[in-house]
Amino acid sequence: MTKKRALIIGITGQDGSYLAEFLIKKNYIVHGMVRRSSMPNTQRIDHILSTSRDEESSNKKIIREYGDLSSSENIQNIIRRIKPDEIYNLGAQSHVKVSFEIPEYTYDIVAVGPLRVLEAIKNIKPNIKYLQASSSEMFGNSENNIQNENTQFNPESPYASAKTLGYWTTRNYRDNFKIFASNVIMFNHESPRRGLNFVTKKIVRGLIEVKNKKRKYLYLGNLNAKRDWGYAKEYCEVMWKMLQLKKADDFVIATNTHYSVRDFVEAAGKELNFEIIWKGKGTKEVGIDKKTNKTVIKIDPYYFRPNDVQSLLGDASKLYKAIKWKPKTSFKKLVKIMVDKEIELIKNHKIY
Ligand code: NAP
Ligand code: F7E
Repeated sequence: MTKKRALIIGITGQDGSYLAEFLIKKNYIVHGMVRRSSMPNTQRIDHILSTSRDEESSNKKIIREYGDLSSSENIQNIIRRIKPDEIYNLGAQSHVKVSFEIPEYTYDIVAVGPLRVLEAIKNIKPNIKYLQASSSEMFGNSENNIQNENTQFNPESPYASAKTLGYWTTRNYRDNFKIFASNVIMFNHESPRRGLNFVTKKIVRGLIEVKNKKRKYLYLGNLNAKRDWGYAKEYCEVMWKMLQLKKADDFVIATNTHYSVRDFVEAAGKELNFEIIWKGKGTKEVGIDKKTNKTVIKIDPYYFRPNDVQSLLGDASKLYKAIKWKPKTSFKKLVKIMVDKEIELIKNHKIY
């Protein structure tokens, strides 16, 4: 049987690395778009990165395709050459706060990027199946306490607005040109491979460093924001399952539970034998370890956003029904997975 061929855009990121591992196990030939950088950016995939460009000799390994979502020509050349069966577009400037500082770049990659890929699919090989990584940030501060595929979007950051454009472009290419193009509307999902400047990884690493006396305090921003936090590894399997459905469609993926940043600090603290209690208000609030009476958390207004989404909680019942999938990893377990792995990474002087 001929092997299926996938192109993962964003393969060096958290999700791209898990998806690549999953597709390789499924016997796919996996090509991954990697940006040229002056420092290594392939830490998450080095264990499965081929040294060859040849599909035959790259058995069970990723073939690196240098590229960037900012270049139509580059995207077209890659698609024309490898003719994938499936494209997973996970590439993005994915940091919400950073998007306020580089809005134009964020729009170019996150909004126009998907358009560039979909145009290339339409013109080169219209039977390629396309998956767009959409985001719960598109719901913004919603009037609905729980959000699903029918909830109105209310994007409130350059990142969220750009993702909303990517979402609609995907739908347009499905409706107008009959391309198999689906949106996976993902609520926050985390793992030991999460980028260091996202709050969960930052909390886990920061608290371990406080424990190891490498630093005195961990500085955070809005402690009261609530997020629906799932496990990234599980969400990547869903991406593949969505492209195996008979029809392209849009699905929310979430756990239907949510916790605050404050809850995450307390849970990670507990795994590390801290008992964190809170004193003070606003920017003067601190988190104190009750056992030692030492302050471990402080607030730095630098981490506040011009506008923050206060609460996200996903209803993924449409997905549960379509592919019989339910999240397996609880919030508590996710925190433990992240803390245990981070201790190991720090011992080995690694980030990921
Ligand atoms: P991530 O760790 O930040 O990875 C983003 C990936 O995109 C990296 O491989 C990055 O490459 C690549 N990239 C950045 N700019 C690019 C460009 N100009 N051209 C091509 N590739 C570029 O993000 P993630 O957490 O894995 O998320 C995957 C996707 O899901 C993203 O689109 C994100 O916006 C979306 N999403 C994530 C979540 C979540 O909670 N994780 C929730 C909803 C939606 P470098 O390694 O070189 O930077
Ligand atoms: O922030 C608050 C912050 O940056 C979560 C991306 O994957 O999920 C992610 O976006 C919350 C926010 O993720 C700090 O204000 C407090 O309320 O980890 P985050 P995010 O903004 O929710 C969505 C679904 C995506 O699509 C995105 O790509 O935590 N917070 N203190 C902080 N956040 C950060 N980063 N750093 C802090 O010190």
